[in-house]
Amino acid sequence: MNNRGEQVIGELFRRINTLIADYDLTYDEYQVAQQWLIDVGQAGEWPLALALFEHAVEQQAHKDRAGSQGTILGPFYLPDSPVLDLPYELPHRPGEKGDKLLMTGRVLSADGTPLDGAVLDVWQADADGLYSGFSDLPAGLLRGKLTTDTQGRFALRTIVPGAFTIPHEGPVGRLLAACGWHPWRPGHIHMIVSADEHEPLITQLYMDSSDYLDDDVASAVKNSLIVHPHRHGGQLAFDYEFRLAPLRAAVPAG
Ligand code: MBD
Ligand code: FE
Repeated sequence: MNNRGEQVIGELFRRINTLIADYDLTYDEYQVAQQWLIDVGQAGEWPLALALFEHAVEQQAHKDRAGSQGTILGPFYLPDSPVLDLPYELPHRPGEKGDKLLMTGRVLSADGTPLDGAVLDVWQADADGLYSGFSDLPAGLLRGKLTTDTQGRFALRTIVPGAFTIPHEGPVGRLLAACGWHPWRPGHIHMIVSADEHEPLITQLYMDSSDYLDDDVASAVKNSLIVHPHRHGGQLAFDYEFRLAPLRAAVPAG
């Protein structure tokens, strides 16, 4: 392993050893921790567990980036979302539960230049907080890719996502409950916005009507990501502008 890897792993081990000593951890506690780590693996919950720390990496990685703030990817992204046709609407079941939602917006470069042909790769939970590909929902439900027009504009119909809860009965949920912490995330829509010559923007938009905005279990809410949909006929609608950072010029080799 390279030197940085050795330094970080070495420090991690030192911190664990110090923690054990500082708290006088007992054999019973050690065995509980060991069993929990094994249970997380057996339940397939490592992606979920690690998503609770992704915010720290994301904030660090993007602290000096131009353009819109983003947030974490989370554990439920799938790369092969359906490519949608105009007029854009996320695939859903007949009579899909949840308020109808129209999301409109633009994709711009950080300096305000509209980006023609930018791609939004969108995914969200249904009104019950379930994601397709990770539940019994049909494959590809509430997932889709769409493209901006010559002025960088897009419009997408969907439904208001429900709040998400980490499964209460799984090892991660049991740990949170044992600590007295709730397992919820506010309702949100995920997207990766990408365009030629720009850094992809991984982000989530949060409905202002959702609970847990101030208390997201994944610590991934930022004020600039909260949208304020208004009633517009029989549906809710909001508009959002994404500004992408230009790719940093490659450092010439040699
Ligand atoms: C989610 O839906 C999510 O987006 C994250 C980051 C963690 C858990 C569930
Ligand atoms: Fe999510």
